[in-house]
Amino acid sequence: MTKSALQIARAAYEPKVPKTLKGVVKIEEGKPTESVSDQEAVKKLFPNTYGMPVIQFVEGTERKQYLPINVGVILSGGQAPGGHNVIAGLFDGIKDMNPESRLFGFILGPGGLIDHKYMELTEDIIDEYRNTGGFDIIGSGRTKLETKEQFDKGLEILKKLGITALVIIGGDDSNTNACVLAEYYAQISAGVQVIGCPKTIDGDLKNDWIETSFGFDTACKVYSEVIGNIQRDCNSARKYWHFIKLMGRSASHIALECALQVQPNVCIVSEEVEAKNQSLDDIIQYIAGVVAKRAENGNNFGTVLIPEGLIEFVPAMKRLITELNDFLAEHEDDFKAIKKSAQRDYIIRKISRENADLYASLPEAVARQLTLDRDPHGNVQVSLIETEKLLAEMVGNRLAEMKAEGKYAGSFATQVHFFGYEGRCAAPSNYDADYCYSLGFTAAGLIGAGKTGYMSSVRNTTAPAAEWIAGGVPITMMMNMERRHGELKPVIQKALVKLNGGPFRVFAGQRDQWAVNTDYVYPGPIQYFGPTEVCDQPTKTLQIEQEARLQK
Ligand code: FBP
Repeated sequence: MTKSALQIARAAYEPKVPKTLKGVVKIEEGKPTESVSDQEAVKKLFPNTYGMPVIQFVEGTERKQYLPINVGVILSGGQAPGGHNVIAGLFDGIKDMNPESRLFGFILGPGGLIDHKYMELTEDIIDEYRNTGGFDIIGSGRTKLETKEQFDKGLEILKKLGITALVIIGGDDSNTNACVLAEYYAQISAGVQVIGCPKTIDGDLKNDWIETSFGFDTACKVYSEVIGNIQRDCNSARKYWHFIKLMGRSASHIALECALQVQPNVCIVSEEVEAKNQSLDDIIQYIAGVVAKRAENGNNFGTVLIPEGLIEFVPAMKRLITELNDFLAEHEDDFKAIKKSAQRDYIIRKISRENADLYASLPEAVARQLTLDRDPHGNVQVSLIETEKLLAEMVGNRLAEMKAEGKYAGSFATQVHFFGYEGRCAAPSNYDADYCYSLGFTAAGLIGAGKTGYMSSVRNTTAPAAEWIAGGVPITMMMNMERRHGELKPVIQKALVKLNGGPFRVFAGQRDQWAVNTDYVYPGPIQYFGPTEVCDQPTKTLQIEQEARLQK
């Protein structure tokens, strides 16, 4: 396989790890823990894995002897930079405990466990993937591991391969399911430990014990580089407004982090839209206002960042989508029988007045997307809605009205972009390479300590890596009860952007200035080699949050 010069140099990179993971290690256990809320309900559902202490690895004096162990690993959900290093860290960790230990990867996500598709990950394979982006070493998938049948089917192959510990690398849902699996295997004395690792570029799996999910750092840096390049272009040509949608299925962490890195003219934060009960019209008016203000200063150009999940956070849009889901589920045949050109009017006549008005105001293409693209559960696939085009078009319409009223005299030409896949498999930044390797090595330590139902945790990560704190957090500790598909379920609390949190407050304190001025920052590409202040900086989000944590 031909490799780039950077790939070759990067293969030799040795991730920096916490001092305590390097030498002789012992574990220190804290006090019994409680779930973040709904304690009684969560405790009842997890009698074997509830209340366990938080664990920290500290320097020990006596090296423990370990028997060889067979471990399985699964990559679950969307790709995130650094996944290969989690696996490399896990591999090195179990080999460090006993060189006879073996690692098996399940192919294409949790489905591989159920369908018994696996491969052994040997030294030469692992070496090919150290410090690389992507999940292609074993592939990933979105099959949910949640039924007893699946757990039993998985156990068959685990038993056959002599695997006594399984590491699941995934987001909040996958780690919730890892915990349910840990509980089930403990309950039936299956002899299999289950450990989770926090992954997702979306950055919404974090709490007091998990500072960030891996991949967020690299993905945001890739997007910020490209947005910075666009900003430099737009500040040079001075003729376009760029509407840029950024991945993040639900939470706006990515858009917010990129805003902190590049200082755009506008960044919409979905959580704020919801909290302030803003309508689509309010958002359009806000952006059009910024465009008009900049035009007064002769600046007919700018950048607008839009989080992928925005539509579902606009309360009125949410109501419209819910009614459309229900209505189309019930009247699908009637709807399909109508000529395409008449479908829009049909919907407008049939749904409630409030929702019909909003639907009628949407550009043709978006209105069509809302009625056509549906997932297997009958829901509109909101991620396919081209919000960047929607906003660009509607802002254009509003500016035309303002022009007619004599309130705007500029010119408005747009370019639209969507950045997501460009960053999900990038070569991990030093932060992610180090963090992921440490998470994997820590997972091996948790297995060695006989733990199950824990998430690998590496903290204090804004300090130099040597000072990072490695350990494990009981997954039940992060849980609460939430209604899912009409049923109350125990789930890890998703971390949305907090409007009273540091990152949002820093942004909100400066956005009015960024809107009018051209205060762009051009972060440039991720640097893998060079001075630490250029290569090892964590995200602004993490730096701000950590500062607040340290002040507590
Ligand atoms: P995970 O939460 O599984 O890590 O996925 C994150 C993500 O990249 C989202 O930002 C995005 O909405 C989604 O995956 C897209 O996934 P897919 O490519 O499977 O449609």
